[in-house]
Amino acid sequence: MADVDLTTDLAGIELANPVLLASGTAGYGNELAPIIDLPRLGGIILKSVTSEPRRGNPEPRIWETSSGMLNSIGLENVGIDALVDEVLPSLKDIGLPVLASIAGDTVRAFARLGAKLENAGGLAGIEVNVSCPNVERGGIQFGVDPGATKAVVMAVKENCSLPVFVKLSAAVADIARIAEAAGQAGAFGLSLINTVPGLAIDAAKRKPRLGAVTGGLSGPAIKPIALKAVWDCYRATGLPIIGGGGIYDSEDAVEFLLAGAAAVSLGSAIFQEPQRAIELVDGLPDAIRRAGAASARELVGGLRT
Ligand code: RRO
Repeated sequence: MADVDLTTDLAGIELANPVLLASGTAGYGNELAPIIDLPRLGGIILKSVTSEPRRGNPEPRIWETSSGMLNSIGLENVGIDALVDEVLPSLKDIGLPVLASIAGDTVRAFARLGAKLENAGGLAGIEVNVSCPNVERGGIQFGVDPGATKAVVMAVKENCSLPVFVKLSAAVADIARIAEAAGQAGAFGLSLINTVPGLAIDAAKRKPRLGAVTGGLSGPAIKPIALKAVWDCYRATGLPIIGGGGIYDSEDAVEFLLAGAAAVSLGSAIFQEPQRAIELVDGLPDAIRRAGAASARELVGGLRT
């Protein structure tokens, strides 16, 4: 039987296969290198960085619910300067495309972050995170509003020529409108979806399970939400989409391709078992064949309605 073609293309970024590690699951890349064979993946998206290093939210920061993981890391990160000066040079030989991720609390902060990445080298693109649910300023305040999303994307693009993927939240009235705004501002693509805001409670103590009270839910519970967001944004914009939310196996990945994702990102699955990413890549050819195709590209947006 002929080989299945796993290659994919994200607005000109050629990937050997469509499987990426989502921002926040792969740290700054090299942490996972001793555990899994990273070059077998399509790419990685680094943890979002801000203008200054951040210590993140009070612990506990992770809670396992019956249907997925609730996190409130609070954007703990090394800061843009350490990313550019230390992290990116250390990833020179990592052997797969790397996307950085940036998060700012003002439009100007996003602009400056973009400017610092312009000549950093070693990046295939950047994710602009306008949807973190776990910080008081910045994060989702931009991603709930088409005008604010547009302003952020334009500011980054004015300062940085790398392909921009805008990470959106599905916790909005109409994600397609936000995606359209990102597209009008010149985004190359979209990254969908961020975690969904949630709360877990310890009734006996009458206390929240997380130090920051609320968090972002990922895992199986959000897969249908994410699939719908991908489908809505694909039809509204036609932009290349990195789709993710509750992807655990190759069948899940194929569902995202059918909804319109050109690539997929793994989140909670990596926390449970990093090796799952490789198993997913290994299982893709059969899953693609079962969906009646001979290549990943041919499935993109192929949902029959
Ligand atoms: O660091 C976090 O708490 C975090 C971020 Br920046 C994000 O974009 N999404 C998420 O679930 N957690």
